[in-house]
Amino acid sequence: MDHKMIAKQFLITGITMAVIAMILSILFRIQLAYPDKTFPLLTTLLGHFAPNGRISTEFYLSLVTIHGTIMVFFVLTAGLSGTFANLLIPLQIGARDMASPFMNMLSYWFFFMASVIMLSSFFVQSGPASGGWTIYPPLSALPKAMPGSGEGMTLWLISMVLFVASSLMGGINYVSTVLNMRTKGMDLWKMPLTIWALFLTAILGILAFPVLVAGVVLLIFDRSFGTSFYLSDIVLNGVQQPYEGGSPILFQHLFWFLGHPEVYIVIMPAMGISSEVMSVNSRKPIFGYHAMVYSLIGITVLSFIVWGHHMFVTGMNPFLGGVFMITTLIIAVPSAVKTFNWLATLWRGNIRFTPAMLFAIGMVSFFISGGLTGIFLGNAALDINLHDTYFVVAHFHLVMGSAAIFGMLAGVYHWFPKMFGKLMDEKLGYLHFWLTFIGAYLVFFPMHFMGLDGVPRRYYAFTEFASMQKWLTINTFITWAAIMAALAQVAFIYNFIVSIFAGKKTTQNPWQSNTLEWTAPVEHIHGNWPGEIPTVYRWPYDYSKPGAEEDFIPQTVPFSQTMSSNLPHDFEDNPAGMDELNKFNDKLKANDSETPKES
Ligand code: HEM
Ligand SMILES: [Cu+2]
Repeated sequence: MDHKMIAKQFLITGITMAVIAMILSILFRIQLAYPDKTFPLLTTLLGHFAPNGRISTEFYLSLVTIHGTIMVFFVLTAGLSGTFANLLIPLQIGARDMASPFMNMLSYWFFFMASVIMLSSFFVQSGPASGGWTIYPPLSALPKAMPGSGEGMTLWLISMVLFVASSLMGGINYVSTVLNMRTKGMDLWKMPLTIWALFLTAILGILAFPVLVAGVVLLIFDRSFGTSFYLSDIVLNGVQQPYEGGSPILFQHLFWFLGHPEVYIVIMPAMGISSEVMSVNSRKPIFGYHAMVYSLIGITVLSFIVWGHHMFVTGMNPFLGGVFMITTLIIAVPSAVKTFNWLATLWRGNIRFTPAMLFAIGMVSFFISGGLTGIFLGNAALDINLHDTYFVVAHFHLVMGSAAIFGMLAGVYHWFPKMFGKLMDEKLGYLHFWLTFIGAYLVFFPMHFMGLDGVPRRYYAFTEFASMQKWLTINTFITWAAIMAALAQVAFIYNFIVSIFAGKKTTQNPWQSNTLEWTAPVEHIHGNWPGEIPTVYRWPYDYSKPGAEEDFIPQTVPFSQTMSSNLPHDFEDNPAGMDELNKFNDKLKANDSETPKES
């Protein structure tokens, strides 16, 4: 299979998983909004998971767990990187396919199997895994602990091992393709930012995911072979269990050593995509290209030394907490650099508000509003109060639930013509954007206030607590906002499917973009370009260059063809070109003195 086809497979599987995870979230939001009401329809739909018209407490936890797992791993990791790395890496660096097309195909099928296994847990008697997407022991290590600790948890673990295998095969492919298969002239500093982001994301995954697998294997040992890596002094139903000497905190370390890089695995591709979409649609060079790359590199390195900020309340030594606090706050610096550069790119741009552009700007908006609360949470003294409250839920849904999804949607709207040869309907795109944008803020913004008031996350019915009764109205409001945002996705799915079959045919370069993928023919062919692979002469962001005839100059246009717009630094690595530029300028001056001056 060709990389473009595999990209579409990742995208369609990812969208399907996103729809499923969204439906799960609506189910548990109904419980939160109406903790005392019964809905007979739920029993019809869910059977023994919702006896007497109410979702059972165990199933509620399963819903939260599987919702989070699918969204983080299956949609925002595999769906996002899998789609755009596969589609864009060969097309934007000028390669005919991935380094190993076969391993690439395997990576998709492992992802597919992992998805099927994860979903199949809805069909085992005790239901899917519960205990949260972080599956902390002891709930995950003791099969008898609760219904979701049994077969459902086993399936979760198997699914995750396959998922990691898929990510590693994909990641190794992406890294080796970027390093080895760039076309003539495409040096690292001429790569589009999307490629930089996907490349660094792949490196992050290759280094972080194996640690999760190691943690999961030890967990399987604890579950099935009587070891006690994570367990100690456990009493179950009044019976002392034989585990001794282990520590659940060990699992948390292993989990978050993956888990924190994982949140950047999710956001970095969205950052790359948005950078590119914003530059194309502002008709301006991206502001601070080198700073954008260095900040991505900075994030990649730093994200490995901050994991402890998820564990401030585990009783860690306050000195160690202080170390993690400092590293965490330092990671805000490259994040701020990126934000500043996006805003500077927009500044005085000749902006085209395409749906892709709106989603890219939306991504920046959510990244700012979600990132700011990261600075609060990074302070151990504040986090100890806010940990495991709705404040954290608000933080991470803004940064990853919303920003990363918006980046992904920007990519879908922008590269849909490249994938399917058709254009999506813009009006439906606008409808989709505004309802989703407003919906996401209405859902996640109020959660900050619940969290500040100490409302804990993952509770089935906190109206049981008198002090939290007052949040019921807000909860109902949030649920209805979520239903609106979910309905808005119908406009997207409809647009997506109908446009594939009945959309307007696209021209080769519909957005007047500079990057290589738009030099390939609209009809997909094996090997991407019919003849030779194009040679690259310039960086990807020559938009609205002073003196140029058009407001974009594709990467394949040699400087010798655009003399009127060349600048001395265009010839940094080609001194011969400098002579030509001087000659050209001399000729211009000569012409100037020949033409008679007016007045
Ligand atoms: C300025 C950058 C950021 C800082 C300083 C920061 C800080 C934190 C801290 C301290 C926590 C732990 C809160 C707690 O559990 O009590 C946290 C949680 C979280 N953050 Fe961030 N964050 C940042 C950016 C991001 C980004 C970019 C993402 C994702 C794209 C993200 C996703 C998450 C997630 C998923 C959690 C919750 C994990 C869980 O317990 O389920 N964060 N963040
Ligand atoms: Cu973190």
